[in-house]
Amino acid sequence: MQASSAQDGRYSFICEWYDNNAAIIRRYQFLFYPNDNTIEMYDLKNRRQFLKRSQCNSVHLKDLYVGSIVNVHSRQLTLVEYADDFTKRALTNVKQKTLGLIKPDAISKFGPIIDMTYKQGFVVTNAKMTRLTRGQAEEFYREHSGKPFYNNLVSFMSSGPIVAMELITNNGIGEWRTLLGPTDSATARSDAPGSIRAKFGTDNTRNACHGSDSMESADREISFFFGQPAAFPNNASLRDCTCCIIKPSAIKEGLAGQIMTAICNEGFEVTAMEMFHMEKANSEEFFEVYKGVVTEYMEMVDELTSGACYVLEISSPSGKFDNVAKAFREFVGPADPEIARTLRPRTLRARFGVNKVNNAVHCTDLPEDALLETEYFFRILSQ
Ligand code: IDP
Ligand code: MG
Repeated sequence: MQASSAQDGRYSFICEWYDNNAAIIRRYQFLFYPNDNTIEMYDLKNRRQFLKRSQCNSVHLKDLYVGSIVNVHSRQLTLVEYADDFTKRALTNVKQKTLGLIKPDAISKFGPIIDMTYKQGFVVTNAKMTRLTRGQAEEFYREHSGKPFYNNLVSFMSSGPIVAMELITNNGIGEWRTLLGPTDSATARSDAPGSIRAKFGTDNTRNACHGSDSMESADREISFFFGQPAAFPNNASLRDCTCCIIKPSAIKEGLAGQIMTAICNEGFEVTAMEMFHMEKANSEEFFEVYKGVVTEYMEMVDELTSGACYVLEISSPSGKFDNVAKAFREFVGPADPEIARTLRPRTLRARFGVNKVNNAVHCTDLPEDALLETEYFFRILSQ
């Protein structure tokens, strides 16, 4: 059919696209040329070119791994397998998935920790704030059962919220453990002062984060948390709350951790958080109220499906804000970041937004919709 991958250094995958209109899954060969960041697609069923080789700025080499969801001209494609040996050899074992956990002692530091994660070059492909029951903590750490610290460890791990994250990068398992530092937080402070455990850990047990130690554990631990979503409900309280979405474009800019940190520093409390991969139909439904009102409606819909987003339940259990939806709306600032920079420079959109569509975050506009929007994600879409 076409020139071979080894000749021109291109990567080849089989991808699937769910065609909503026809309600069927379509399969394509997906080719990525790293030299000029172009892609090309072949329809496998009809054996013909589907997309002429063309520039695609939404796909990068770091997005290419089996299981990745990429966005091509507003279509969400899932890369389901390698289509040739060159690609397989070049990418398996190089791209490694690992499981990262933010433990209960460091939950208030999730913003800075997630920021360090992105700065280290990781892509976060799944994330959920949840809790471990005692039984789940026992099961997760069963390799340590019988050790003197086991009981303490299990009590600690089930004592409060955690964030489970599926992370991926080149040599991800080792990279994440290096970023964590030594198990004992005190040793981390002396031997690896820039590490996560040095900065955020407390002692030998309460050491801020977990990381898988091998490919086998990574597989087991990722399916432990993300293979049975119902076992790990989100933490949403769905009371006196509002909804914040950290948009795909801001995540791609590496800003997610900084935005989370800014929200917490302002005194808002993040009582639930989960990563979602929005499909077009859901995105349209969610932004329905803006249809015919905001000229950028279609672009907003496309932006929200262009990659993963984080959804946060924002509330104020400590009572700092009487009307959290209104206060958060003010903190987010005007929809247009240019206007925000002039009029409200301290707001999130002034600090992190680019333009009206890539404006870093969505927040509920009308206080009376706040609960509905929060429920849309944490009750309807969350599994
Ligand atoms: P790791 O988390 O660095 O992989 P492991 O040896 O797998 O370390 O231990 C799992 C967890 O058990 C540690 O992260 C820490 O919370 C706790 N732990 C490990 N060793 C000790 C110890 O000697 N005393 C107290 N707690 C420990
Ligand atoms: Mg371990």
